[in-house]
This record gives sequence, structure tokens and C-alpha cells, in this order.
Amino acid sequence: MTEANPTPYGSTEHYDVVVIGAGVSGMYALHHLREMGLSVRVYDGATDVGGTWWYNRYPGARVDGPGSPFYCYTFSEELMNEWDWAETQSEQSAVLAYLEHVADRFDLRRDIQFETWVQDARYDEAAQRWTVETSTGIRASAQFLICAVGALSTANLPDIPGIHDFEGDCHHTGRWPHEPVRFEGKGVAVIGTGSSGIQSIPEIAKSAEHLTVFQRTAQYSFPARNRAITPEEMAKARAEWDSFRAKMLANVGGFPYDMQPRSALDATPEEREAHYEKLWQRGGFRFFLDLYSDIAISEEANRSLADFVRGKIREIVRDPETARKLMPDHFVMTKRPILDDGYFETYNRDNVTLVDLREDPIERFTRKSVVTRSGEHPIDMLVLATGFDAISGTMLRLDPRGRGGLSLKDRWADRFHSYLGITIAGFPNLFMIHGPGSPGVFYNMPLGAERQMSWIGDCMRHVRENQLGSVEPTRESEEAWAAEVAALAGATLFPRTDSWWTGANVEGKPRYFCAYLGGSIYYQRIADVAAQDYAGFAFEPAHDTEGAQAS
Ligand code: NA7
Repeated sequence: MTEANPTPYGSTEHYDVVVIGAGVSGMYALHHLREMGLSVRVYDGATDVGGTWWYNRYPGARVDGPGSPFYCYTFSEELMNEWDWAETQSEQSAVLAYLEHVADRFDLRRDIQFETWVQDARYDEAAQRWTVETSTGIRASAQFLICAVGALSTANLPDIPGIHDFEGDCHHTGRWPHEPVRFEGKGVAVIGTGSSGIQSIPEIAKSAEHLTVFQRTAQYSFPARNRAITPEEMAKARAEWDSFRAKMLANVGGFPYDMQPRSALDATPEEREAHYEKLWQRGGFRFFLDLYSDIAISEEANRSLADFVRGKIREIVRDPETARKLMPDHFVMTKRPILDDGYFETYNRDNVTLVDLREDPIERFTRKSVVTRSGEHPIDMLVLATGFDAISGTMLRLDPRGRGGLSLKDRWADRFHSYLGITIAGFPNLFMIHGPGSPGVFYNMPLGAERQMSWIGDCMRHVRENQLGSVEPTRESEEAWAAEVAALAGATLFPRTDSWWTGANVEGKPRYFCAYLGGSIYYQRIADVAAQDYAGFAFEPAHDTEGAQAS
């Protein structure tokens, strides 16, 4: 292993790699890089591991992806064998407990500095190294910088007149307090009906005196039907782990399932209805995987599912006026699909009111109320389920400085330029996990982190073993990559809806769909790039071979 050189406060610590973020991606990056024999330091602002699972402690927070036991790391069969998942849609505390176990088992914490924000990251062209400075006064230098900063980590806080005057407690779902929040006897307002709002609203309604939901966009939501995982299911997942993992690697989204090859338009309306009904009754994330192949592609296919869900909302919600307000009108699936536990049923409670902000927008806050065009809504507590400056937001907040002091904010002013969703021209030796231009949130995220990190590790090895000093994509390869990302997205309905996937939820953000659709194809693409001597990248020789090798 290369020697790390930690030095006292005020001077510079030297590592091979600095990783920003100790969530799912950063934790795996640390493990992988250590296995490669590199010295690594990880910085994270939280007090412990977990990233998004450390922060998002709001009531009702659960896995809304493929579901346990397949939302987990796959690199260690022993880890799979020793960890029991209790439910199909694991709650936040269960996922966090798993990540804490991973940190213990692989002794990760000794190389992680918690409660430490990286405030400055600069590339030194002469030294071919990154220097970071932290909120705790640490300065560290490393040959490589890995940004494992999370796709959903910078809160999107609404800028509504008077919001800072509100005197009651105010919590963003992604910054939820660690001590219990009590809703009993309180008038609570929730702003936002994305996944976080829709997971938390039924839970808050159970104990709040009154809950007022402020909805900007009505949503399609599907039953999670969370249930216990049986010992037999866990045993099967373990016994057949190799074949499950092989399926995950081959599947477009990284899940151990076969995709439905049939077009919705090849089925009769009756067949479609029966198929949707069967999936609705079974629930869970597999609803989306077992749909027809063209739901996100063909307007007609899409309409068939949208009509089905709208029919369900009408059936569930007793008050026709509330049901009308809850009717979504965008293409179904083109905002992040949501799994809920009794969301629409919650509007049948006497203590819940829905305000449709399209008809009745918020004008301002007072010390004790929300004022909409139609009048005043007195509240004691405000819950902001308003989402995140997703995918690119945290990189922009970090604003690393590349060659010649180039600011990422400037480089990304018009688009989130990247090559392979991993590297950025002008920012040598910097790698992103789940960055814009990668499959990111369109892929099983722990597995995606493993696969991207494995590619990044190989690229670092290539640099070091060939006495190179830096690796950086060309702008031409970025342009070609952007065209590939756009062509994949352009064949779908996704770019046609305002969502955090298209950046439309944050004012002033470039509006375009920046995830690489195509999952497993992506991993073949990046493997091919490596096999073709890292086609599309420019390498510099090491200015100081010894320094680059031994850090
Ligand atoms: P989302 O999915 O971005 O949802 C945020 C919600 O907040 C959504 O309904 C927004 O409406 C609404 N919103 C945002 N800003 C405002 C303002 N200013 N006024 C009113 N309403 C607003 O974030 P989540 O945290 O729910 O989910 C993020 C991901 O985490 C989720 O997809 C899972 O993958 C896990 P909009 O739809 O933009 O009109």
C-alpha cells in the first residue's frame, strides 16, 4: 500500500485519492481503492456513513426502488450471506443499519473524516494533483479526486415571500432532524407531492390534528405493498446469488428480472386492463419493470396506463372535487415513479385538506400561516417535501476549479458537460460517480456505484502503471457523448415532462434530460472505451514520475 502522510492541522496531508461523500458510492469507492493498495481519505459533512440514507429520515421514508434484498452491494457474497433484510421496501433505518454494518465489517470509518465539508477543490497543473480544503481547516492533496456527492443531496428550498418569518418548526424531508418530530395536536402543512411528500403524507396524517397538502403537480403513484421478506426468499436469494447477480448485470436497470418485451399496442384494451390490474394488486417496483416495453416511448401506450391510474384515483378518493385535483395530466412514468402506502386513501380522512397550487397559488407566509390566493391557512409546522437540485446540484455547489482555475459553474453554465458521465474536460484526474451523463438514478444505484467505481479504478491503474500524470476527456468526446445521451432520451417521452430529471424543478437550471438511458449498454460502452486505450481521453505524462507513483 502507498503510504499516506497525515500531517498536523494547517499543513497538507497527502493521499493517492480523496473521495468526497460517504454515502453508498463513496463507501464503496473507499473499499475498492483500498483493495487496489491506494491511500484514501473520505470527507463527509454528516456524523456517520449513509449519505442520502443518513439525511432522509422523514416519516415513511423507504426504499422505493427495486426493493430488498436487491438494493444492496453485490461485491461481497459474505456480506449478502450475513445480512437479513426484513421487508421488501426497507425502511430508511434498515438501510442505514445495513450501511453502518458495511462500515464496521470493512473497517471503513478509519479513513473517513466526518462532520467535514470540502469547501474548495483545485487542480494544480504543475503537480498534477488536486488540493482540497475543508470546513475543519484540513488541507489535503491527492493525485485523484472522486466526487461521490450524491444525485439527491442538495435540498431545493422554495423561495416564497415571508417564508423566513414563519415561526413554527420547518423541516425539509432531506434534512430531517434526528430527534423524533411530533405532529400530535399540530396543524401541519406539506409542500410537495413527489416521492418524499407521498411517502410522508399518510404517516403525518395519522397523528397531526390537521394536515394541509400543497400540491403543485398531481402525481401518478402506485401501491408499494410493502411486506415481510420470508426466510425462504432470503435463502433463495443467497443460494442463487450468482445467477441473480448475473441477471442484474445483464438487465437494463440492474435488477434481477426479465423485462417485458411486448408492446402495449399489441394487447387488446381488455388484456391491458387485466395486466395493469394484476400488477396494481401485486404492487412494488416490479410494477414498472413488468409493464409493456413502450410505456415511456409511445404516447398511446402511455395514455393506456395513465387512464388506468386516473381511474384508480377516482375509485379510491371519495370526494370528487379532491379526486379532480389529484388527477395527473403529464405522461405517466416521465416523472420519477412513486410507490406509496395509502397515499390516495389519506384524502378520505377528515383531518386532511388538499390545496391545488395551480388554481390557488401560495402568495406568502406569515408568522403563523400560509396565505394562498383564496385565503389564509393557519399552521404550526411546515414540511418542505420540495426535492433536490438533483444530479448536478451538489457538484455545482462544490464548484471545483480545474485547469487554469476554470470553475465548474462556468463550464456547466449551459449544459452539464461530461464524458461517460464520469469525467469532465478541463478537470483532469477528477471522477464522478452517478454524475450527469451516466445512468445514475436510472439504474440500481449501489450496483451502478460498484460498476462505475470499478471502471474508475482501472483508469487510475492505467495512469499509474504507464507513468502518466493525468487523464482528461477531450471536448470532442464530450460532445459526442452528449449526442448519444440526447439520442437515447429523444426516443422516449421523458424529456417532454418537467421533472427533476430534466432540471425543470429548479429555476434557472439548464432544462434538458441528462441521464444516460440504456443501463447495461452503458457498462458495455465504458468497457469498450477502456479496451480501446481509453478512446476519447487525453493523457499527460507524469511531470514527476516518482511523485505520481508514490504520492
Ligand atoms: P421531487 O420528486 O422533486 O418532489 C418535489 C415536490 O415538491 C414536487 O411535487 C414539486 O412539484 C414540489 N415543489 C418543488 N418546489 C416547489 C415550490 N416552490 N412550490 C410548490 N411545490 C414545489 O423530490 P422528492 O424528495 O419527493 O423525491 C426525490 C427522489 O428521492 C425521489 O424521486 C426518489 O428517487 C427518492 P413539481 O412536480 O416540481 O411541480
